[in-house]
Amino acid sequence: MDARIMGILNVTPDSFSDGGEWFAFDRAVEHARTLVQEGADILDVGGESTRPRAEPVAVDEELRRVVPVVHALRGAGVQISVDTAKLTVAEAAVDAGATYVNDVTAFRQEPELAGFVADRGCDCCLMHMLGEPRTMQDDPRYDDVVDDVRAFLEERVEFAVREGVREERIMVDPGIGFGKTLEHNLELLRRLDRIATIGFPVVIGTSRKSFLGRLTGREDPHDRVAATVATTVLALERGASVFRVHDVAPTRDALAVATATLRADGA
Ligand code: HH2
Repeated sequence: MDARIMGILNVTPDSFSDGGEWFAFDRAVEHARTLVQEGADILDVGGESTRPRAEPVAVDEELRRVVPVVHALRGAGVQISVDTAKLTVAEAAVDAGATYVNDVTAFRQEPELAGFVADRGCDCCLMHMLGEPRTMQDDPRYDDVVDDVRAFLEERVEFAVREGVREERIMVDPGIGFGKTLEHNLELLRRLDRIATIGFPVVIGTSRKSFLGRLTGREDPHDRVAATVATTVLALERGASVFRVHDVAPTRDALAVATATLRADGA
């Protein structure tokens, strides 16, 4: 699978790196169009922050944030993803034009979501998270983070397939920053090829995350673009194929160069 860019559209007041920036409907749609122009293949529309210690959002509020934006973007020429763990939100977003469900709980919060994804023939991303956003960064522990995450993802793929999701619709994601220390994140990136051996396209989401701030000393997430690009190239080399990022233009350039370099004929 060729590398694809999933541009992040957070329609939230409180996301860790861009909370409030794209919260108003007009701003969100305008930003989405910029991401498409910059080269996004997928737009991931989310109405609930999953940053550490985030409070859950009520379903009505999540619907109000997400659905009008998805509707406005149908026909924008890219695939629309809805970043939600709620069946009700996924149903409304798919009715409005989304064809991809990105569930950071991998169908654990609302298992019925799997059957819905199957029935509607959506693509989906199954992500690893240890615990839940409110508490996930409180002393996370693993036997071997890569083996544990890999086993979890395999189990969630089996669940999704049992619920009727076709294999070619499934992608997996190690969930960088979701119940992981700095060392866990680096280990997952370093050995991402092990996650790729599950045999499903790997989505990777490092964009502007706090471990990059810790490594570079950059406190403002907007200043972590170069750090994000470094992880993108490393992840590509280790088999990732979908890159979930805030900064689409630099990611596209980096992927163009890295892909050409890695390709056998260099073409
Ligand atoms: N990370 C975030 C949200 N959704 N989905 C997948 N598949 N993979 C990720 O790594 C991932 C994700 C968190 O980042 P962001 O959306 O920028 O922040 P917030 O959750 O605060 O809105």
